[in-house]
Amino acid sequence: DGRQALRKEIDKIAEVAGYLWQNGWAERNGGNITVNITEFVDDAIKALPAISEVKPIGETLPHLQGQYFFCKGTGKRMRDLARWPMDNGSVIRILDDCASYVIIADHAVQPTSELPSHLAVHDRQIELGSGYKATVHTHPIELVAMSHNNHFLGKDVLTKILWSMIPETKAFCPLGLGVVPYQLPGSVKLAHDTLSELEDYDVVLWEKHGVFAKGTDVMDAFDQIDVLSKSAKIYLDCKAMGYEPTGMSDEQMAEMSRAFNLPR
Ligand code: 2HA
Ligand code: ZN
Repeated sequence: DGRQALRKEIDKIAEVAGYLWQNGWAERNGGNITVNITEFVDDAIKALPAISEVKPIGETLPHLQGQYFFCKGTGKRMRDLARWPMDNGSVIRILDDCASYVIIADHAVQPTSELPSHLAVHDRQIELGSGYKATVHTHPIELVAMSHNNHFLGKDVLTKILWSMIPETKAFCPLGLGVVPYQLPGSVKLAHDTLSELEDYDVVLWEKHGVFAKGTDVMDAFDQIDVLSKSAKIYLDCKAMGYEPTGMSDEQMAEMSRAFNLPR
């Protein structure tokens, strides 16, 4: 039933939170996860009263009316979310004005500081009918390190390098890696820039900060970050051994696109 499906979804969030921590991508309270769980919400959950005051989102998101989200709590640790998801995150309901929300379960845990970015992306996915339900923000070491060099920040420079490290990267992250120039964490400007870059990519690099991914579910969003991060590690291992990696040739990458029916 719905409750069981919801529990499974929250288990998946906890599992991914554990991976983020184990990978060293989630120091202290670093990173955020939000998942649109509206499809799993039954009448009993809909009837739950607010357990917080009405809080502003910071902008009006017209497609989010009556939608429900699981959100990691602000200031909460990923490693704690992995073990106790309902103590380190909460379920929110978007109100009819599409500009505010209330917390309905289990505890009044204030959602992630990056809520504007996450909810703006969810709003757009509903508008597009994309079926994407999850957003993940985390701090993958090698990808963040690469964002500290302007050479890598040009359009699709990183996409091409990362795709060329192993064939699977292009197959499983077929849109590549977008880049969002540095903005203050949690700001509406960061949310807007992320939203616009996610028109063309599933994963974007936040310069000198981290990555932000959208996915059909939390596991899909994680997998794409994981695949890109793996390629970044291979690149840096080559550099650490003292050479520039050869990378797959353009022809080898074109062959992948044909074989796997990839968009580019
Ligand atoms: O939630 O990572 O960018 C902590 C962060 C904010
Ligand atoms: Zn962050």
